[in-house]
Amino acid sequence: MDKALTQKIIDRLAASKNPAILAHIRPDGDAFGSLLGLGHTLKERGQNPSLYVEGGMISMYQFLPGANLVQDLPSQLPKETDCVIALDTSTRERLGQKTLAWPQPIDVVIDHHISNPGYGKLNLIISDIPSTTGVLFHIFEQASWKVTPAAATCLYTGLTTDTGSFRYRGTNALTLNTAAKLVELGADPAEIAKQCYLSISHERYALRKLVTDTISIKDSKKSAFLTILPEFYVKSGAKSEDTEGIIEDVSSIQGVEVGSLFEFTSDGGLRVSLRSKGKIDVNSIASSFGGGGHKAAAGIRFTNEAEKNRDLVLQAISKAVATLKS
Ligand SMILES: [Mn+2]
Repeated sequence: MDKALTQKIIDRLAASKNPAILAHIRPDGDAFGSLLGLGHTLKERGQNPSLYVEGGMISMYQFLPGANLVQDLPSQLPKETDCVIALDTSTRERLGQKTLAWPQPIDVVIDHHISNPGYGKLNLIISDIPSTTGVLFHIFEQASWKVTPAAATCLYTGLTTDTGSFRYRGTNALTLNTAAKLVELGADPAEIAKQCYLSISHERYALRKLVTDTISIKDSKKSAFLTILPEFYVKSGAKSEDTEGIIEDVSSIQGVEVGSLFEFTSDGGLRVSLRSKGKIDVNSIASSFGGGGHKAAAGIRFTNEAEKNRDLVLQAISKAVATLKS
């Protein structure tokens, strides 16, 4: 942690009366957890934060305290906004199409994606902390800001979901120490686990069943991939947010070093998710196609030539796993 930079961020956050806090499109547990974790903490300090994400809250994270505070992106920010903060968002574009028309610059970027170029005026990007909520907690500790039970619940949720329930590489003593402090501050691990992992909607389960049936195992069983077709949503009644976590099914197979998920979108595009058990750096594979993320989890978005691009990504994966000793 760069203490001097962190202090600059603390001073900038503290100086704002009406901050606008943003997280990435297709938000996940860390996006909502960091949005609400910072929102609660600034509110507790007497500030008046507004919380925005494209599409607003989703049903899976409705259990988070203050879920009703999260709003869909407005066409323009309120004119009293005096600080724009981007959380957990690896590129400027991933804040959402609507935000590109806003005249305000991004004042503060807080993130843990190694591929983040730092598009804010102040940027705190710590890639060895496995969730943005973890980065926020270190900021709050340095600032001696009060973390309420509501904030602790939101911060813990980002930490557990972005580490795959503390299973991924990158989970270390500091991660578990942060989790322990958040539990002391009022986060309930069993209740949060129940909400995040044991409350899958029937539609989400139906989608998962269709998707896992598409499995293809390749490269001497060292890689495997899943496919999502647009009609799967019609058949299952699920929404696009219901794909979160499906890729874990394929990367959990013994010996599979790289798992991937190819979602063909109805507009002819392709969304790719990549997971590695640690030997292969999937961020470098994703980056070679204009995507990015982390060493163990990364993504790519193609707007056209979906099948051709799928084949190119599969070739890159084959090439990478061929370097492994069998
Ligand atoms: Mn994250």
